[in-house]
Amino acid sequence: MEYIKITANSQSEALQKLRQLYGNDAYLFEEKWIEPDTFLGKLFGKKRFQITVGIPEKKTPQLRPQGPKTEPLASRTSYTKKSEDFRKDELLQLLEEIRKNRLIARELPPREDKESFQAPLQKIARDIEVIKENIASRSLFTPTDKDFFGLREALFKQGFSARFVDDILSDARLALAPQDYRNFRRIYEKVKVLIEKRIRVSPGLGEPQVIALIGPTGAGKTTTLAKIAAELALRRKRKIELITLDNFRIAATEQLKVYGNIMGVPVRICMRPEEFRRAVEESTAEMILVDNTGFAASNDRFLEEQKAFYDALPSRAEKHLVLPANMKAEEGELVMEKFAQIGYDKLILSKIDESLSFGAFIELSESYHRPFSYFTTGQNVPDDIMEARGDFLAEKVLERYRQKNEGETLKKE
Ligand SMILES: Nc1nc2c(ncn2[C@@H]2O[C@H](COP(=O)(O)OP(=O)(O)O)[C@@H](O)[C@H]2O)c(=O)[nH]1
Ligand SMILES: [Mg+2]
Repeated sequence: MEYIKITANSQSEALQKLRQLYGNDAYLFEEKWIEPDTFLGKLFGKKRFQITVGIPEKKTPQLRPQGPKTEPLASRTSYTKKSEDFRKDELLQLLEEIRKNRLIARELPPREDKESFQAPLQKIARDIEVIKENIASRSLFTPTDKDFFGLREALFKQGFSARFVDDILSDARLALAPQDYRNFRRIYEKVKVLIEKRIRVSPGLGEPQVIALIGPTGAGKTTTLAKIAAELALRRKRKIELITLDNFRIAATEQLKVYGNIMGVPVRICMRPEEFRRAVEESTAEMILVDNTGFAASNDRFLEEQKAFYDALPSRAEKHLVLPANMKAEEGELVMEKFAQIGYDKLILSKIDESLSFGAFIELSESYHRPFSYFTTGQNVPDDIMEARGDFLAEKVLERYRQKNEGETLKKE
């Protein structure tokens, strides 16, 4: 008995080859899938089917026109068809195929070219992986209320514009890893930083000798001025002086005088620009803090006269516009526009303790390019004031959102 192996792409193909070469005289010993042996096969990872057959002596390949003498294969393989007469044209066809395959094999790149052949394929495979990842991360998250624990709604309640809210949401989406999209703590921390970045601050006072607080009546100018004066005079031991501008002879200057007396700081009242200029020139104080008795922002004459006071000064005064945080957004914007006639450098956001929403002021500060210098947080002089800090206001913005979701998370646990 002679043993030979026949390899083909499938079991049926291998058996067909066997039948064509040896008719039904062969005994099947073994059949199995094997690793590819050709270069092309390896490249595409295609397995081959191999059968080992025993051929009785003198039955080596030959064209056998006669029918089978034995039928050993029928019982062990799917090759159960009744044997058919060998057909010469089939064999010729097979030989022709083998010949063609040899030609193809000869035309293949030589072995050392394998690398250059595989490198682009590997690159394509890597590109597909990247594309798949991108698609996956995009479809995982579209910023809906549900995904960010109601962040969109919370920001709208803060008085932010749709554009601001969209900016924050898409920045948050980029800043967060997809697995954090449902992690409230991570969202809160990231969003807080994103909002903080949008809050313009220039804490405290600048260098000029004359610092003035301007703004509508009731905004908190006098109270805030007293708080700042206390910090400078009592804590920092600076030599300061207070001036109130009272061009309309309202004489509502008692309040500041009382504070001045308590702190041992001189208080002057100026009724005309000229008087103000002289007071500043004659002053020996390191710093002069200026308050004014005033009118509503809609009073244009008042604004013009205020401007005249500052125009009379030989050097520039630094002006802080006091905006109460409990003011409506449109009113806040009107105040900012009106007081632009006088001009101001920074914003003091007062009465933060009396407001629940801060979005409009953050955006106004940003779009008018006027940073916050101070925040005031209550009526107590001198304690309820702080130099402006982005993280503080960002926390104020997100305070209720945080509390609500922390509560929800606790309930779930
Ligand atoms: N709740 C609260 N009230 C404040 C704050 N700042 C000032 N006020 C109050 O607002 C009112 C008007 O303040 P005032 O300083 O007289 O405002 P002005 O007219 O701008 O000088 C007073 O009753 C102050 O006590 C603050 O930060 N929080
Ligand atoms: Mg006042």
